[in-house]
Amino acid sequence: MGEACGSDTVHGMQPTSPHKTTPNTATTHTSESTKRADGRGERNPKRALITGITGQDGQHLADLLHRKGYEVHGLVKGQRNPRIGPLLEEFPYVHVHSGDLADFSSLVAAVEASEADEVYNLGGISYVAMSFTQPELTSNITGVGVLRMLEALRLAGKPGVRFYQASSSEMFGKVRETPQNERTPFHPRSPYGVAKVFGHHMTMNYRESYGMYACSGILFNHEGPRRGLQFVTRKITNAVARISLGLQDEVVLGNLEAQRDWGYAGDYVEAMWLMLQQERPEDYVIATGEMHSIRDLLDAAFGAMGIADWASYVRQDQQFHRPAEVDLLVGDPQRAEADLGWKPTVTFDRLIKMMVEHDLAVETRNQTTPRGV
Ligand code: G4F
Repeated sequence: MGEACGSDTVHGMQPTSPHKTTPNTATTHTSESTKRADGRGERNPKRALITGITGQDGQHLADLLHRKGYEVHGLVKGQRNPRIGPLLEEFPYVHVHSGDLADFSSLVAAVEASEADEVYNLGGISYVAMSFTQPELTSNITGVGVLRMLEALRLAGKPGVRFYQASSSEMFGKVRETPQNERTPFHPRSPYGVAKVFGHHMTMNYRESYGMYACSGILFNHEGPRRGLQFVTRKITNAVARISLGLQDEVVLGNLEAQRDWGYAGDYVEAMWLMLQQERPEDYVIATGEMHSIRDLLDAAFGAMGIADWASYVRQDQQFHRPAEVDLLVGDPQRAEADLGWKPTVTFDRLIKMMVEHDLAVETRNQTTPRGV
């Protein structure tokens, strides 16, 4: 579902305060003597602010940046947001700031309080189907939210902060060429895709107008065990696990002919980080270059449980079809390979097997663990 950031104060803290006390070293402002040749502060630890930190990519990125020695800050929406507890349980080092991509002043406050060197804007409504039922909300958070964050950086006087925008292959929509690369024209087919195009162009505009280090990763579908259950990969791997345990009879899906370029989310956050370490800000397509249909996905997921003929377990229903569909997406990651040295490391079959095995373990544990334990 959406990973939008909300507006209220986290229970028991001020909206602008980091969740935890920040160590002395990190609160010290960068001195001239520690500046790099490009004028960028070489602070140790470097600080990153992540919007959408409770989502799949936010979690992978928090983990990656922490391993790289960053002080990690996250913008989290809502009073008593139920995702904060699990987030801090798994990532106790994260400094949580209460804020919302719909609320400009909370973004300024988070940028100032975190003193971020790098901002990763991953927040927003991320479920394409939902954008058809809530197009205005999607435009406001996923689209205008990008502008608010860019303006927050500009008006807070932080021109040196590096900004990453999570653009999406959904922007290609009704594709003009295959595979899609950084020069392929956009033709979005959902309110989500339209909002992402807005954010993408705003990021370019701030780079060109104000000389900001602002860039976008045009990420194709990326999945893993942290994926929400509403997305088709995880919906299928979870259903396969449950079917094999006798907990579910079938999985009900929409368009089985759709084709996507599915990679592993853990690989894709590495590309985000690499984009912010370059000399010049550029936009990159991040993809595997391989396309698979939903039918291939079903083969791989049921195959991981030794079931070759899945037809009797799968039913199609109109409710999961979209008013306008993106039929085939496949990216050309050559530029990212050449400039960033980035390559995907997890194959499609391995990814789906990893997800099925994870779901099998979770569902088995849920069955054997008494409620409340
Ligand atoms: O898993 P999906 O919902 O992902 P979708 O729409 O491609 O979007 C994801 O990837 C984008 C990158 O290109 C991101 F920008 C976006 O935020 C999100 O992460 O659907 C994939 C395909 C679609 O064609 C959909 O119609 O699967 C088809 N599908 C068929 N049956 C289904 C279902 N999708 C879902 N969610 N549920 C179904 O039952």
